[in-house]
Order: sequence, then C-alpha cells, then structure tokens
Amino acid sequence: MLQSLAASAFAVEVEIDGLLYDVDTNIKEAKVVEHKNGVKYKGDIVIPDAVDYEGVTCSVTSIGPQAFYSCSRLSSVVIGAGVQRIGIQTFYRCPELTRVTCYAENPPSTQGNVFTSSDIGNIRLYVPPASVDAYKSTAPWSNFKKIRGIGTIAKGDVNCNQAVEVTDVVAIVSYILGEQDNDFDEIFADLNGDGKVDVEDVVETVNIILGE
Ligand SMILES: [Ca+2]
Ligand SMILES: [Ca+2]
Repeated sequence: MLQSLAASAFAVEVEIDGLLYDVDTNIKEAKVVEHKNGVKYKGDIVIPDAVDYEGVTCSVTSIGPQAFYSCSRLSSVVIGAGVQRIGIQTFYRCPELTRVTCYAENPPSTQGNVFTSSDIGNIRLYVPPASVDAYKSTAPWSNFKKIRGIGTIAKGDVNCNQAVEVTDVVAIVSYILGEQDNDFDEIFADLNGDGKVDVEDVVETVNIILGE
C-alpha cells in the first residue's frame, strides 16, 4: 500500500519507442531523460507531442538535463510542440547533429548552454513558420546557422528561394561533385527520399521544372 502511494506521488521512468521518459500520470506530463547504462541516443530522433502510459496521455513538456549529452552519432532531432523547457547541456557535444526541427510555437526556455560543444553554427533549425522571428531573436536558438519555417520549402528547392528552377539543378550537381554551398540543403535535394543525393535526384528536379 505504501509502495503504491509512493509510486503515485512520483514520476516513473519508462522507455517508450526507444526514448526514456520520466512520466507523471498525475499531472499528465512527461520529460525526456538521458538513457541509462551508457546507451546513447543516435540517428534520427523524434520526440512526440505526447506519450501514452497506462492509458493516460501525457504531454511531453520538457527535455531533461544532459538527455542527449555526448550523443556522438545523433543526426537529427524533432522536438514536439509541447516542449516548453530544455535542461542544461541537453545537446552537449553532438558532433553529427545537423538538423533540429522544433514544433513548439514559443522557443522553449533553456537552462545554461543547451548546445555547448555542438556545432550550432552548422545546424539547421526548422520551426513553425509564424515563429521564425521569435527563434531568431531568442538565444541560444538565434545562433543556429539557418532558421526556416517548417513546410515552407518545396522538394527540389535546394537553395530555398521558393522556386524550383535551373539554379537548383546546378546546385545539386555541384553538391554531387563535392562543392560546398552554405545555402544548400540536402534534405530538399533528396527528392526520391532514399537517403542520398545523386543523379536520380537531378533527374527528378529536372522533371519538376519540366512539369512532369
Ligand atoms: Ca530554388
Ligand atoms: Ca536521393
């Protein structure tokens, strides 16, 4: 009896879809926390708006301190709309992180430097279109290389100028040839979604231009 009372008073730690959370069904909130036993999150991570635990839907409202600390193989993170707070050193030293998508309308409040030792100047940030200005004026979010509105860029528009045209074909070819361009955005260049940018994507871009 005492045990069940204690359990109801505190958040429980639970793994859902590969992410570890502190879930509190009383207040219906969940916090993403660092994985245990040296396991590091890697690849493309999606933090949902909410998680279900024991029949209760809990909003994911925060990402805990050091949750993604030194995740050397973390490539991208999607942050759900419910996240309001991000703890200290949450994305400390994530050298392969190149893309952060944050659905929160208001830039989540941050504790200390959330992105210390990650190459924030080279990470792209995607946020709700109406919130771009807010992120651009709020540190540390304002330090991201490029801040763009989610869904405002079409496939094939790799230089993000709102048109798919011959300059985009040139940009993709240049990228394939190994030339670097700061405005180039790989995700919009992978038109067929196979995870790589190659001649097939050039063909698809040309087809868009030709209206096929
Ligand atoms: Ca373009
Ligand atoms: Ca491709």
